[in-house]
Amino acid sequence: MKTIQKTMISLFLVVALLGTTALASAQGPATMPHGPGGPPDHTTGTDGTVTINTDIISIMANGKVPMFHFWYAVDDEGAHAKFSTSFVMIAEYEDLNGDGGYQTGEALHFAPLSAFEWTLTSGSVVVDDVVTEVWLKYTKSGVRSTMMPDAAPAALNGTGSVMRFEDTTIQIWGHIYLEDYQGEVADDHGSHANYTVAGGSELKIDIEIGNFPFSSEDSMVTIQTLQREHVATGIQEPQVHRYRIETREQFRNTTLDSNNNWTTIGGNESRFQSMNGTNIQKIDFVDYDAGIAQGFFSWVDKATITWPGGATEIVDVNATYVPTGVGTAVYLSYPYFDNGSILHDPSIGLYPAGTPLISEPVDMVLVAGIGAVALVAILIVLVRKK
Ligand SMILES: [Ca+2]
Repeated sequence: MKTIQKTMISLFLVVALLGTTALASAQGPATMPHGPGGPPDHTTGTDGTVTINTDIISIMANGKVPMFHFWYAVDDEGAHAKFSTSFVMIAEYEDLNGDGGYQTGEALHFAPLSAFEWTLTSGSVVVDDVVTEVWLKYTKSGVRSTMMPDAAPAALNGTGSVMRFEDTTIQIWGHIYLEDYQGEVADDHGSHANYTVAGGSELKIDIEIGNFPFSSEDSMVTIQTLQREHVATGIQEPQVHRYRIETREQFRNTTLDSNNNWTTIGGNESRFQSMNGTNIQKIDFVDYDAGIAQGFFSWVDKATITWPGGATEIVDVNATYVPTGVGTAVYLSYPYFDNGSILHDPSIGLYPAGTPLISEPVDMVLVAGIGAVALVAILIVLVRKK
């Protein structure tokens, strides 16, 4: 009886020891192959995919439709945390409720962006033999002859008015910088907004739209994005919906799950209330369990219209958002710009502080090794006591 008790206690100690060791390993510092600050690089795959890498972030740009996947560079292929931002729809709408943002019931004409051909190009800026910027650019052309079956769905069903937007020009041009980049939104009357793009961890995106088929001067334009935060590739536990979306707004912080579905026939998009004292508005992707913000989608709340003739004017950008069941739709809204064009700056990126804690295989060997040593030690004690 005494021996059984001793054995039970010993086994308990072994289990406890193994547990403690495993925990210590899991909480250890993330393995950084090299410190931040290295220049970005980029590669183009045989399917046209462009991949950008820095010490902090990996970004994969789809070669056929404007869509970015991004994850931490230390996290192999985004096994622990992976995010995506797609540009899925363009629409003309009339702001019937006067909130300055888009709701589904206000749409006049729309087209899924996957209905068009996109060309993806990339390059880098080199100063004194150092890569200071890597860029990639989606350029829209005509209507696709075959539809993209795997494209993220537009919020509105059906093919919409694809031919109506055939000649609309859209350019989505991403930049990642070696150092922090100071940007400014300015027009003929001066500067209206300043912003900082974080070097090595943020992809600043210029969206430029032109030749838009406005049906009246009262119309507005929206680009629908789809933010997805639960596309991690790991096989441990269900990876879906491990994140929540948080907005930091003027009078409230909103938390929502993107697997909720608020969409209704008339539209249930919430108007994003811009924060005061900043021109950068932001939606964070927060890890559910740890409560740590990892990814974000942000935008400058000003855009630049270039009117026919070349005069420039800064205008406000409003956003609305709604969880759609498969992600969070964020609509960026722009006012009428006639036969001119509009230029706007959203961003995607990662917070370096949210880098997942990834234990290396060597740690597992260590855990097993310490466990084995402990087991042998306890067995020796048991044998001696007999
Ligand atoms: Ca509205």
